[in-house]
This record gives sequence, C-alpha cells and structure tokens, in this order.
Amino acid sequence: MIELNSSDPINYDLDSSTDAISSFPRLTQPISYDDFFREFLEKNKPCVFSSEFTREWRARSDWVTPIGIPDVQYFVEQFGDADVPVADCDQKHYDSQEKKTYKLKDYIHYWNGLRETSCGKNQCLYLKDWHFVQAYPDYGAYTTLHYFASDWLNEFWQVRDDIQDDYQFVYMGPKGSCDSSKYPKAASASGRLEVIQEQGETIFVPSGWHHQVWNLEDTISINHNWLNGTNIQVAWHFLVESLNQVEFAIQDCKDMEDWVGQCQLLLRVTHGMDYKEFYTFLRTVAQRRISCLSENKPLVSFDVWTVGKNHILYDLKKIQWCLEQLLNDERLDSIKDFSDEENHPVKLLDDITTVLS
Ligand SMILES: O=C(O)CCC(=O)C(=O)O
Repeated sequence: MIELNSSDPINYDLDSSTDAISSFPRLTQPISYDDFFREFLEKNKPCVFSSEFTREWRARSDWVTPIGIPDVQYFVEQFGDADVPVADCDQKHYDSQEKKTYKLKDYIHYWNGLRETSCGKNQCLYLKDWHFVQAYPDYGAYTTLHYFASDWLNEFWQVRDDIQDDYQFVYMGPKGSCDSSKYPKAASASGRLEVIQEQGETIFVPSGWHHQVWNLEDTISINHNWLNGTNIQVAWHFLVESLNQVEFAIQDCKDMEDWVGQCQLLLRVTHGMDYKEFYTFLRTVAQRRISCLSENKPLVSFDVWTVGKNHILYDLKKIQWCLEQLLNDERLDSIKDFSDEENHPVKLLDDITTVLS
C-alpha cells in the first residue's frame, strides 16, 4: 500500500529546489512512504537508495555473473532474438542520439568484441530505451520500489488501448558508454553535482534536472520516466512554455488556415504531447480515481501497489489545480479538440470538485 498521512499538497517553489543541494543523500534504512513523498518527491530533492532495496530483484541475480559483471551470455540465451534500439554515443539526433535496431545477440557480439580488443578508440554503441517490461511482461525482472509507485505516466500508458507504449526501459552499455551528446558541455558546467551509483543502487533524479550518465564499468540499468502529483505542475509549465515557443516560431504564418491547430501539431511533434493529449492524460488518471472511490474498489499501481485513499484525494487535488490552469489558458477555446462538451475540462473539473467537497 502507498499512502499519505494527509491528502493536502504542500506546494514548493520547485525552481529553487536545486539551491543548497551539494550532495545526494544516501538512504540506507527503510523510510516511510509518507516521509519519502514529502521530503524528496514533493521537495524535488535527489537521493540514492542503497542496494538493499533491490536485493530481491530477479535482475540482481539472473543478470549478473558470480563476479558481479553483466551476464551477457544469459541475455543471448534468453532474449537473443529480441529487437533492441542501439545508439551511437558520438552521434547526435535532435536532443538525443540516433538509434538503429539490432538483434540483441548481435549487439552483445559487438560488446564481447570490445572486451577482447582494447586498442584505440572504438565506436561506442549504447543499447537504450529497450521496453523490456512491455516485451516480456511475465518475466518479472524487478518490482518498482513502492516509493516510485505513484506514476501517472506509466499508469496512463498501461490503460491506453489505442497505442502500446511505456516509460520503463532497460539500458546496456560497455564501460565508457555515455549519453554525452545530450549535454556536450556538461563536464565543464559549473554547479553540477556528481554521484557514483554502485551496483544495485537506485537513484532518484528530480523532475526537470538535466542529467547525464557515464558508465564507469560495463553496465545494465533499469530506468523509469515518471509523472505524478508532485511534478505535474512542472509538466504543465513546460507544456505552456513549449507552446509559447512554437507560436513565436511560426508567428509570421498567423493568417494561415487553422494556425492554432498547426501550433498544436508542432507542439506534439516537438514536445511529445499537445493540449488535448495532456488533458486526456489528466482525465484518464482522474476518472480511474473517481471510479475507485465511488465503487469502493482498489486502485493498483504497477500491478502490485494499492494506492490509499488520502493519496487518491491528493492526486485529485493536483489534477483539479491543473485543470484550473488549463481552463484559464485563453487559447483553449480556439483549439478545436476541446469543442466536445461531454468531454470538456469544465465537466471533469466539476466531477472532481464534487468528489472533493
Ligand atoms: O542510463 C542512462 O544512460 C540515461 C538514463 C536517463 O537519463 C534517464 O532515464 O532519464
């Protein structure tokens, strides 16, 4: 069960959350969910969980050899024919790295070859963003720590039936692999924090923090991207700012037919979500909570963690806030997608307000 002592959000200025943080606190003892939520998630503060928290994971035993290095042979035997996305660490593709599809066994063949030849600078290939859970839903490589079980983003993708996707990834990379093309000047940036993540440890990267990973040893990692009530305001501000940028970029075309629709289209391409999708996301998350409360049935996250009542109310309060922001955006009325009265944010806001009153 994940539960909060109170359903009231505490709102911090997340822009100043980087102030006065000079290291990553290391959590070695269990901490209550409520304490973690209030101290780290809501305050958007980083931390590292010790390897004790993942001790029982299947991935910790089956993916590692007795001497503690990635058991690549196991991967060849179990998943060798899987198609996996592989990036060239030195290539930049927009704000990421260009990826090609490999058979896992071919990628591991490349990786084994690197271990055998250590001369000169080799091309560095990094297996990134492999949707492992989606590809092998019954394998049970790990259980998401309950501290991260409030995750609206993965919840949304899990219940969607139009597109199959998620934000749960496995990465694999040889010693020296890095997503460095993302921030090429990171090494010389002032005010940066460095942390070494040891085997089995879990790192919480706060919302909105630019980050870069450099694998000091051959590495397999499990990564989740997430959104929940503690950072939804960051996502909302980012969406608004992205739309402002799109509008600015094509302001000289303002006279064209359906300029507003074109801006939404560009927003979706550049940001991954437009206003309609953001609203659909909020509506899906809210309606699941409303129906759990009204039908007195459990809300379960990652198929394991039950979400407590205070938590559900907390989530609804955050969505209420977000809907108010959306409705205050004067551009909303001119977006055609919002013309359906039955599905309008006003209606959802009313439903939430009724539940909360
Ligand atoms: O492990 C990596 O190389 C990067 C992972 C990452 O940056 C992320 O999941 O946000």
